[in-house]
Amino acid sequence: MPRYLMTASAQMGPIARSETRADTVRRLIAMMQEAKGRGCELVVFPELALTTFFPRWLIEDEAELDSYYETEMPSAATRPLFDEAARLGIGFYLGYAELVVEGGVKRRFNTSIIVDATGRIVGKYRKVHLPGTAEPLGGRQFEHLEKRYFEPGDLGFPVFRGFGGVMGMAICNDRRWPETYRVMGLQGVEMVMLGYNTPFDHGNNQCMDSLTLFHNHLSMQAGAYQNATWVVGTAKCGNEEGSRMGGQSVIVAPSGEIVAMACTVEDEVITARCDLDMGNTYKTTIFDFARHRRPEHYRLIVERTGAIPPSE
Ligand code: CDV
Repeated sequence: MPRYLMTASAQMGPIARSETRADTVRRLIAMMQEAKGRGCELVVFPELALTTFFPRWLIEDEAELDSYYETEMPSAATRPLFDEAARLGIGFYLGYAELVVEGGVKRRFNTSIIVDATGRIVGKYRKVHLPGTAEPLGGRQFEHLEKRYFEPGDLGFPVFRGFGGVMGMAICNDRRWPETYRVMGLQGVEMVMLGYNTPFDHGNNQCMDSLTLFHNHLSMQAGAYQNATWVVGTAKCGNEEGSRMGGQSVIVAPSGEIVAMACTVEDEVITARCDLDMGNTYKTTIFDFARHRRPEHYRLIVERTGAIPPSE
């Protein structure tokens, strides 16, 4: 019996700096309703889905910076999304900026959660791979200051049982790193959900700029195939405050094939019927980790070639 999970990726067009949480939550709810209307049990929203992508600017006023973060989840502003999910009976992945105060110290993370079909948070992840710089580089229209505004996630790459399968999360730049998928692959992940904000601007490297959409798919398709897992990648895209960001949100099968893809750079829902058993074909043959992986040899090879110190 196949384990089908009707899944939606709810891509967002730009969020203006002036847009309120209430405006944004209304957009998310409209897409959630569309996903449910199309038979979905799960909808994946983007990274930092509640505000504009603020790490593109140097923000020195702390109160202004804090205004981009959530100090509780759900909050008064996001509660309607949770209530609507419970009313419809649909789960969701949501990315947001998280601010916690521990021992009087502010800690900031780029975070995502999984919420089940009753509106309950069942998993949390904090972005590990933070691109960009802590200090502004200058000489360019937009900065990328994630290293200034977030600390690396401290929750690892956990997987969660839910939606009839083994679910995992990543956020944007994480999707480019094989370790992201492999750590979850080793835990038997069957679907990795991730959101992204990916500008076409790689700091005057026009060759890399032109490959932005190719690299987006390349990394997710490779991660899916090499770990026999579904990958649902959801963009926030379009021209956001003058910064152009790539769309082409996708649902990728464990074969590495793209089975659904967004064709606009606006709010757009794409869906697929995902058979969570599909990965088993690969997990029991070419990617049977227990039979074919050789971790002890990787260490020997690394030690012999001196690629990293043996103690690491
Ligand atoms: N939000 C991101 O992590 N964006 C990066 C860009 C800056 C390269 C990404 O990997 O898509």
